[in-house]
Amino acid sequence: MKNKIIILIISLIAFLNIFFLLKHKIIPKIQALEGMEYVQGSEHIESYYIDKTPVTVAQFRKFINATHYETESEKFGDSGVFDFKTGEWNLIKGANWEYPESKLKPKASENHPVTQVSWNDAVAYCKWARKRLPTKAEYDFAANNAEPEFKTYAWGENAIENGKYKANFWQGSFPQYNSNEDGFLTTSPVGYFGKNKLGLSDMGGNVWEWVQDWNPEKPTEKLQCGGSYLCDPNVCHGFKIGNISSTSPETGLMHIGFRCVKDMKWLLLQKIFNN
Ligand SMILES: [Ca+2]
Repeated sequence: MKNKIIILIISLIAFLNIFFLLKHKIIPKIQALEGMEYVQGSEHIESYYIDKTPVTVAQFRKFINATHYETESEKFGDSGVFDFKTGEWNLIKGANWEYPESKLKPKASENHPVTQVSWNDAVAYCKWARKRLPTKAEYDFAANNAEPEFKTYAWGENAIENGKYKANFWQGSFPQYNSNEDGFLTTSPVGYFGKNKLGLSDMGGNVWEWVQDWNPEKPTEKLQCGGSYLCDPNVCHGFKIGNISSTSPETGLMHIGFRCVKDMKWLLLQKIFNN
């Protein structure tokens, strides 16, 4: 009996604490879910919200302006840039999220996915947006429209449908020749190639996207999903659902971006206390 009373008192104190924090806006009210889609969970995956598109340069700029955060590329003074002539990756001075190929090349377009962000930078952005990075399982599940039977691609079975490319990837022969039939040698505007059934864009192609998981075969590297504009289906086929790449968490590359997810549980808790 005495134990039950103690547990009851502790529970009451915890409840009052949360109530106080919410009422005094120490824990903020529900953030708008604008730009996100609901993903109904399954036996192994809890329901969550996911960004409809990769985080754009414009969205990332808001984060930088609000926090004065310095990305790892900016701290290092250089970042990974692909040389289309030699087919090699080089560390290029001054390359960063705003100038993905160096300050001598064009500035990143505001409606394109942000790139040259490390895993640590992506985590910092998601925290600021009161979200988090998806797990690989969550990324793949959303790419597959929350359906149990996995398809080849987020949009279906073929990379070209009715004569139109369904994603931004590499046509030709990597790394020597890109025929550029889809119209983009590097990033494309988010959503340009349409949506999957869930309403999500760029879940395959355009940029690789950081997820939470470490690579089980390379324990110092974090995984990316979704493939990029550099993926030639004959070489890497990264835009196929389930395929991965990985690099160390401080690495920035001109073909890696990210999107965030938001947990249902946290949303429900906030909703209860704010209504
Ligand atoms: Ca392309």
